[in-house]
Amino acid sequence: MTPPLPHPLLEQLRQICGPANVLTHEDPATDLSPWEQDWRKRVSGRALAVVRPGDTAQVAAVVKACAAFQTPIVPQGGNTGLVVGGIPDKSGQQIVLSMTRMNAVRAIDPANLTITVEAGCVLQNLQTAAENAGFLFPLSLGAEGSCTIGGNLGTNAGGTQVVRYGNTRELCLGLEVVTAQGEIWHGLSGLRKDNTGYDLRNLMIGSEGTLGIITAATMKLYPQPAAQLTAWAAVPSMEAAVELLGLAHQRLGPGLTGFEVMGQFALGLVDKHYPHLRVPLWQSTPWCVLLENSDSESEQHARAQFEALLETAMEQGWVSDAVVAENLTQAKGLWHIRESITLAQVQEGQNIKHDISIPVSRIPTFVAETDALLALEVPGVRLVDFGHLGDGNLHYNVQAPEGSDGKEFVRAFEDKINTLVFDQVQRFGGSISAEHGVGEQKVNKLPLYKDPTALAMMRSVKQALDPHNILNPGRVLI
Ligand code: FAD
Ligand code: 2HG
Ligand code: ZN
Repeated sequence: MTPPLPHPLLEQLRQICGPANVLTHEDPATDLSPWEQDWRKRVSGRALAVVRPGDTAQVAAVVKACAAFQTPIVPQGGNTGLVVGGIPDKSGQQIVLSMTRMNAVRAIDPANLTITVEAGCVLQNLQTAAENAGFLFPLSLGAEGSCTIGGNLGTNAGGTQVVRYGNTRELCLGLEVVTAQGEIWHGLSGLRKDNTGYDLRNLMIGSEGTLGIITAATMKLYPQPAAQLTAWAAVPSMEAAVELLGLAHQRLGPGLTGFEVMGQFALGLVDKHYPHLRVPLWQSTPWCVLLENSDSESEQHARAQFEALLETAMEQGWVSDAVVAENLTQAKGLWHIRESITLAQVQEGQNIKHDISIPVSRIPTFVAETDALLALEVPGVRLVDFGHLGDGNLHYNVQAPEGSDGKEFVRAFEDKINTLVFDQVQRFGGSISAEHGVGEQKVNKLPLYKDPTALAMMRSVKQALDPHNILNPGRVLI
């Protein structure tokens, strides 16, 4: 058999990044599926090549070469995204630009409270680098062992500390970006104030790789708290959970660094699939809440505050039972239970995910009404409700009725259920994506729910920055 003709673009990419960093299907021994399949294993694409640049100049050269061949580029970090935004389509004509070799911590500026890292730095490594320097980098999410800061910025990830520290956007002070033309924007400012025109940094953040490729970022650091306490409370209703949130804000102020809600069925799944995790209190209550109090004074102070808060909440009937972690190991165990819901759902079978946000005050009515509508639409449907109640962000996930096939359920009902849930979200003044983004998964739905003027402005921005639609086409906007 004659070998295939050399592909001129691939030849150039090999020259730029080195042959070992351009992976293709030409080599039958190379398995590209880790880059081609999405985390939920629901969608698989086929890449022309997976390209792994080692520095910003290489990224710029790769983009220039791809632009010359009009070859689309899909930026990818840890590939933990949940909306099919970081994998290639099925054409075999797209390049996956894997950023994971660019993972260095470039600098820490203790007085400025900033850290500058390359985009492929795994979130957990960034947290550790901050900790080793005596600081806190507060972004925290279940995928932190493999997601990258570039992906976090690309999706403007949320996670469990947003109630105090904000989304990834609020944690970022500067970016280095390669444009669709292969130019480098040197925007790694550590400035907290800069009013010199349009905010390009915030335009890039959350653009899901469609406007530019983030190669490095300057992120905010915070002092480490003197104590961090975690409590797990059984609450009798979503209304009670919202009341508890109000009380926690009032009593703990900026000490309130986490406020997560978890429905009984979601916790039941964790108990079923990971019984060794020993989920507390879930059997006798419809909802549990996980609260975190970070205190700058002392553990004693934090514990006293927490106990007083829970006592008042119990008097008010907002909490029926509670445990406060005795030590860090117990606290980590409670957080681990919370972070295991996604994996327990995977074990249970395919499901329909929603990462919606609603004003906190309206969540109880939203949940009651939407639960009832869904039960009418698909009798026996099981709701995996959990999420970041402190941010008004629910993972309002829908699992197939007991005993039915998850794959078949998703095929038959996904569109109907999405429409039902998104219509409700719109009625309640919410957003159809609070944290995971649009990707390919919601690209058809976005025009139905986004303000048309906003959508038109988004299209103009895309057209101006990426007129040939080289960067992650088919994601966010079509
Ligand atoms: P990828 O999946 O590789 O990419 C995501 C998007 O960003 C794609 O559109 C991609 O093109 C783009 N992108 C990646 N790198 C760059 C770059 N350098 N420049 C420009 N664009 C880029 N998300 C939350 O918000 N909150 C959570 O609590 C949360 N928990 C999760 C828990 C689990 C178990 C899992 C699997 C996912 C969770 N996620 C959560 C979703 C996911 O982890 C985040 O979206 C994360 O930010 C993605 O990072 P990544 O490096 O894996 O990005
Ligand atoms: C979380 O908050 C993530 O754990 C994932 O955003 C949510 O699995 C999900 O639906
Ligand atoms: Zn989440």
